[in-house]
Amino acid sequence: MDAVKRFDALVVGAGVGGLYALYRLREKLGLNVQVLEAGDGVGGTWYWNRYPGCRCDVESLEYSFSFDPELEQEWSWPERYGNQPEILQYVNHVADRFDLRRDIQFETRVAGATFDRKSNLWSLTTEAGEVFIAPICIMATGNLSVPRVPDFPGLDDFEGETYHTGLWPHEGVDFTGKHVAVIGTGSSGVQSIPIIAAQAETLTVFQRTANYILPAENGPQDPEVEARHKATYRERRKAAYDTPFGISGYPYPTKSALEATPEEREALYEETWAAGGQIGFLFAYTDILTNDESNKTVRDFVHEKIRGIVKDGHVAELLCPNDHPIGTKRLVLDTGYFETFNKQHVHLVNARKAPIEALTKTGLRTTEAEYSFDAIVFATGFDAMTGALKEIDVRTTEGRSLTEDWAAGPYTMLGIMCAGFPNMFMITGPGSPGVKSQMILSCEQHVDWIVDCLAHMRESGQAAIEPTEASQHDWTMHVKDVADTTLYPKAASWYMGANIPGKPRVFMPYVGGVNRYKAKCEEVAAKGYEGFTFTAAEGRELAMAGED
Ligand code: N01
Repeated sequence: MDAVKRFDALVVGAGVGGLYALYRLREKLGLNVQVLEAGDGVGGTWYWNRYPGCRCDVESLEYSFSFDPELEQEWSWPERYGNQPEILQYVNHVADRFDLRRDIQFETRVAGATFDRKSNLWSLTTEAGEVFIAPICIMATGNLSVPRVPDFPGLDDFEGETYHTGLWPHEGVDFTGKHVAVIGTGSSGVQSIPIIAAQAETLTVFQRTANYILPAENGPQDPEVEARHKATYRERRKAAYDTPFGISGYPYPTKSALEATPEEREALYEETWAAGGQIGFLFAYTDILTNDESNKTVRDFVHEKIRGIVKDGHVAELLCPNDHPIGTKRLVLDTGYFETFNKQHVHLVNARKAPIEALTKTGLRTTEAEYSFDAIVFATGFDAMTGALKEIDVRTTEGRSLTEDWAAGPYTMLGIMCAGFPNMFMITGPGSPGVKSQMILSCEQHVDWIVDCLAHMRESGQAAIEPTEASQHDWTMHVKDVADTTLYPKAASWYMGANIPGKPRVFMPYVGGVNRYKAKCEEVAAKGYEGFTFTAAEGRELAMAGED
């Protein structure tokens, strides 16, 4: 086994959050940091998700780092929404521009993380048996980073090609002339289906739950829009933090959908549909996400749109979601999704009525029929929010295990720390607004808070910080209480853990809004990290690098 390697701080994951943590820890605190990354490149979600059509559903001018004004000004996004290759190119540019690669060890998957209270050190063990130690451990492991294939009987029997959207081959896949199945109609399925359909001989889509899918209205970046945005970037970034989703440019609505006349609503919804994007509908009225009757006005509008696009009436009805309020599952943005079902060679199978029973040598079997395929694409999602942390055996030498602590659902303080696990910070963990926000903004906000906290510890001679059990309990209950005031819990979503058999049904993100969350984080810090306890250094310094 290699010698133990010592650092001031360890960061797990070289996605957007991990890279920014490395940059800030180095730049603001001068720490010697080591990032450990499973892939052979930076980018996290944008490194792994290379499926055809993969594109961000937040506009590029918003979905980018804000920490460096020069970076903001020098980068140009060719389209309204960045596609995966462009975003990955951007993240690589950031890694190079700020000389981040020298502190990243690639192809290194962390298997275990143990904290020893006596030495005040985290010890991270990799799958290859390497050991890294540091007093600070930052988990930048992502929320949608553990791809999941349902446990279909016969998975290994299928002799054709199989792919998961979240683990797409780097060299791409050519479906020309092939009979292809796509299982799953979340964001990944919806984005890839039109592109796969354009190549494949036949495409059969297995849909268990219809999703609310809105037009992206993607297109080339308007140079005037870009120039205006860049001229006001600082104000826009600041304004974004004052919004629930961390995205600027959407004035907060002032009235309920039920206060508007049907004609007013129709006109606003038409305008919103034509503009494209997901925030417009959520922000059309004050109560779209809290009042089912208001929510239904949007649902009805979207159903009519689907019926207007899809020519086969039976297929159109199947594509109309009917089991959850709009917006309570992640809204999906599409380009040509519904139109794809007007093509003769594209078929839709109702996998709710006839569930997939098993994979076979030549294809798959539902409870109603057998199908033959050359390739099956699993667009079946992720073990979201808790999956990546539970894959690492996080524990303390005192015998506390994070997986055991989270057996009934995640417990966190602010989605940043867990009681009993000192100096382990999560970036956009469960209990934070992360997945319900502009992710890069949330990553930056979390990292800035963590780095300020570490600076405070250094100045005040503290070696360790952890939340109290009471504050963690209160925050976790608050996250639940806030969700209960909304329609979110009505959907069997991955926010609830509902996509994984046996996973506790707990609503995991904080949906009180980025604005309220940031204010709470600032209040906690201003009150001397209220709800957290510190352990005095007493000779154990936070900086460890260079010791024997
Ligand atoms: O995964 P999903 P995803 N038989 O979990 C179906 C982000 N993202 O990769 O709904 C048949 O949403 C499942 O059906 P059901 C974004 O936050 C963003 O698409 O459980 N079907 C569902 O249709 C997104 O929300 C972007 O009934 C089965 C699908 O598989 C998140 O990632 C792009 C099944 C899984 O959908 C996850 O999206 C891509 C079974 N046994 C992703 N098991 C953008 O920025 C599962 N399914 C645009």
